[in-house]
Amino acid sequence: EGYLEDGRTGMSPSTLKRAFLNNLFYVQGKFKALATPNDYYMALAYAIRDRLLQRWINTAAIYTAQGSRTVAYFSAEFLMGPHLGNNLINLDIYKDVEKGIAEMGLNLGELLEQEEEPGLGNGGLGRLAACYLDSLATLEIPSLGYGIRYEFGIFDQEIEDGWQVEITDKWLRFGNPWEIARPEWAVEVKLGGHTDHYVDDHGRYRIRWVPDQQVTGIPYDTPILGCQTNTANTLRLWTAEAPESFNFNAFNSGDYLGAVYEKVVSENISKVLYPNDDSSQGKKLRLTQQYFFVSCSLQDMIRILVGQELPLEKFHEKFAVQLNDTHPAIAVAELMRLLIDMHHMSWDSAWSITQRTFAYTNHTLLPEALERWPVELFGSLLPRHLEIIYELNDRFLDEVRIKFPEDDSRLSRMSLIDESGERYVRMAHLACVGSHAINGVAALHTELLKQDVLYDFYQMYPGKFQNKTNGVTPRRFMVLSNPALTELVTSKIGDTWIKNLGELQKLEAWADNPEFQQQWRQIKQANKQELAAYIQKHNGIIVDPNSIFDILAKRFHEYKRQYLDLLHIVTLYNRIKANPDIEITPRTFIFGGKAAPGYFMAKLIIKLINSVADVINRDPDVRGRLKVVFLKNYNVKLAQRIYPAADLSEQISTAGKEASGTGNMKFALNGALTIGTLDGANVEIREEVGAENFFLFGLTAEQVYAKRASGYNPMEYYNSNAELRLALDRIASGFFSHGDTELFKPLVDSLLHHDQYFLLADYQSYIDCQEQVGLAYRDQDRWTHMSILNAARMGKFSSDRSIQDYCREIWKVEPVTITLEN
Ligand code: 26V
Repeated sequence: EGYLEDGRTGMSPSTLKRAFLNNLFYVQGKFKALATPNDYYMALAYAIRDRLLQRWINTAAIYTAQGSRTVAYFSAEFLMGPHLGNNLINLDIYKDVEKGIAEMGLNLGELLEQEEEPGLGNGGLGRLAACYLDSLATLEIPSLGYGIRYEFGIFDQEIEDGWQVEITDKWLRFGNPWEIARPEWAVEVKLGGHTDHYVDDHGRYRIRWVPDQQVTGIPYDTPILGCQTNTANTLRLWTAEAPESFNFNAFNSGDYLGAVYEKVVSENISKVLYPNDDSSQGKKLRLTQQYFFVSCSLQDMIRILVGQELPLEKFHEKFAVQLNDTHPAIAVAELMRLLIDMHHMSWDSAWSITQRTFAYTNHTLLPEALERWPVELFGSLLPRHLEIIYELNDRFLDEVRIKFPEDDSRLSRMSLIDESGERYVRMAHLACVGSHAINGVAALHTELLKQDVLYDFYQMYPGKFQNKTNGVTPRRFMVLSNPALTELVTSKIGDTWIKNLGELQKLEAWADNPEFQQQWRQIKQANKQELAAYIQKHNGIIVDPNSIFDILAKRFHEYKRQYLDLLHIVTLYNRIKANPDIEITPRTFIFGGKAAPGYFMAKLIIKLINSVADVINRDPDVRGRLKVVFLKNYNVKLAQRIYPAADLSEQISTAGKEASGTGNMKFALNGALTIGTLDGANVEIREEVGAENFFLFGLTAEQVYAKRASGYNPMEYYNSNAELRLALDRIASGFFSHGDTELFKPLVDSLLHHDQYFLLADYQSYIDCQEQVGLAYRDQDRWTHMSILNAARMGKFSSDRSIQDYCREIWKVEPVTITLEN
C-alpha cells in the first residue's frame, strides 16, 4: 500500500473516483454545486475513455508491429447505441463504478441516461454491424469498421395526434467524448468531371480522371473494446469537408460567397443518414455518400499498407473487406481504379487482388430495395468508374457466354447494366462479380437467394455462396440490459457464458426447479414493472405487470405486418364488446418503431395503432383486460428496456420476406417466447428451442409463392370469415377515427384488393395461435419452463458464433493477443 495508482489507467474504486472528480474540475470546469447531470456523465465518460486509450494504443502498436491480417467491415450504417454502459461492462468495472458513483450521492443509471446515442443506422443492418464490432474485439480479431460520421443520424420520432413527426437528431450537440479526430490522416476524394485518355512519357496508354469537384475526408476514430480482453479495435467514420485549395484560391479568389457555397455543398455529403430502409430512390447525394466513404477507406488502407512497407500486391493478404449490403459495392470499381490508374497495376493483377479482397453480404430479398443507379447519374458523378464497370461487364459477359453459350436472355439478366428500359447500374451484380464470397444472413434467406434473387449468379459461381446466420451480442443485450437475469444465470452456471453463449444450455437442468422458476419469474416481473413505470411516465397509461407483455418492436414496414397484430387486437376487442364477460388472458400490446418519412402506408399504420389505443384504453367494457401502447422513438436505448420486459415476441413477417431478423434473438435471449412465421432466423430459433417451445403460425414461403402464382384473392377470406370481416369493417366504419370513414380507407382497401403480404391468408392461423399463447400463459409453471428453455438454447445466436464462422470460412483471419506494455 501507499502506492498511488496512475490516475488515467488505474481501475481501483478510489482511483476511478479521483479521476471522475478531476475530470469534473479540469474537463468540464465545474464543481459539484454547479454540475449538471450531463457534466457528471462527461466526467465519467472521460475517465473511462482514458482506460480505453491505454488498451487502444497498445492494440494499435501490436497490430502495426506484427503487420496483422485485418478485417475491414465496410458499412454505410453503424447503429452503436450508447457507449458508456457497454464500456463499463466490457472493462468489467460496472459494479465498482456504480458503487463509487453512489458513494458520491449520484446514480449511475441517471448518468447513463444522459448519453445521446449515436443513431447512425436505420435498423437491423446497422445494428448487426455494431454487434459484429463487439464480437470482433471480444474474439481479438484485428479489425476496422469503416463508415460515415453523419452529423444527423436517424431522426427522432415524436407522436402528435397519433401521427409520426420527424425531428432532426442532433446527437453531437453536447460533444462526443468517445471519438478522436485524426486530421493528419485526411484524404482527398474526387467527384464529377470527365476522363482523359492519353499516352504518358514512356509511351504507355493511360487514363486520367479530371474531376470538377473535390472533397476532403477527415477520419474520426472510436475505440471498440472487447469483453474482458485488452483488445480495442477502431471504428473509423469519415466526415466530409471542403478542401483548402480546390476551386477556392484558384478559381474563386474574389468570390467569397461562391467559395463558402462550395464549402457548404462539400459538407452536405456527411450531413444526414438516409432514413429509408425500403427503397432505392436513385438520389445523387446518396451515391456520393457511398462513394465518399468507400474511397476514403480504401485510400486509408493503402496508406496503412504502405506504412507497413508492404507492396500493393499484398493488399488482399493484409485486408479482408466485407461489404455490408450493396451500399459500399462501388468499392469494387474504386479499388480497380486506385490500383490501375493511381498505382499503374495491370488490369489482370488488379482484378485478381480485388476479387480476393471483397466478400458481399446480402440483407434483403425485397426487389424494391435492390440498389440500382441510373447510368447517366452514375456517369455524371463517377465517369471513370462507369468506364471500369463497362470493361468489367464486357469481360464478365464473355465468361458467361463461355459457360452458357447461346443464351442471350441470361446475358441480359446477369449484365451489370440493366438495359430493359432506362439503363441502370446494378450494384448487387457488381458486388457478386467482384467478391469471392457471397452470403445470406439466415439459412432460409440464403436458400432463397440461391433459388431466386441471385439464381443466375448461383449457377455461374455455386462455390461463392455461403450462409452466415446473424447473431447478437449478449454483452449489450443481456449483461448490460438485464443485470438481474445475468446475476441469476451466473449464480447457477458461472460467468463464462458471457463469452461462450453455448454454455447457457446448462440452464436446462434448472428449467423445472421450482425455486429457480420462481426467481426467473420474479426477475421478469420486476423488469415488467420498470417498463410499466416508463410507460406511465411517457404515455400516461397505466398497464398491469401481471398481463402478458406482447411486444412488436422493429421498423414499420408492410411486410413486417404490424397491421396483422392490430387485427388481432381489434378482434379481441370485438369479442369483448359482443360478450363483456368473456374470459381473456389480460394483455398489454406494446409497439415501437419508426416509419420512413415518405412511407405513407407505414405512417398510417402508426396512426391506426394510436387511434385503436385511444379507444380501447378508455373503454370501460374492456375492464383493464387489454391495453395498447405505442412507445415513441424506438432506438437502441429503448430496445434495451424493452427486451428484458417482454413475455411474447412478435415475429410475424410474411414468410420469405424478412432476411433474418435480430430482434427475434434478443427477445428470446431475455426469456420471451416467440409467436412467429417460418421466416428468416425464426426457422433456426424454432429448431434450437424446439417446436413445443415456439408459437408457429402462417403460410410457409413456398406456400406463399404458390398462392401468389395461382392467383391470390384476399376477398375470399373476408367473405368467409365473420370475425375478420367485423374487424376490418370496424376500422373502415370510422369507429376508431371519430366517425371519419376516409382516414383508414387506404389501409382497408389495400388488404381487400391487393394484400401483397398475405395478412388475410394468415389471419385465422394467427388468431388461433394467439389463443394458444393466452392459454399457455395461464399455466405459469409451463410458461416459465418454456421461457427458461428459450433463453438456455440461444447459444447459436451469439454474434461471437457468427463472427467465428466469418473468420474461418470467409476472412481466414486469426486472433492476436494484446498485452498491456504501456
Ligand atoms: C436499405 C436501403 C435500400 C436503398 C436505400 C437506402 C437503404 C438503406 C438501408 C437499407 C437496409 C435494408 C436492409 C436491412 O436492414 N436488412 C435487414 O438486415 C438485418 C441484418 O441482416 C436482417 O436481420 C433483417 O431481416 C433485414 O431486413
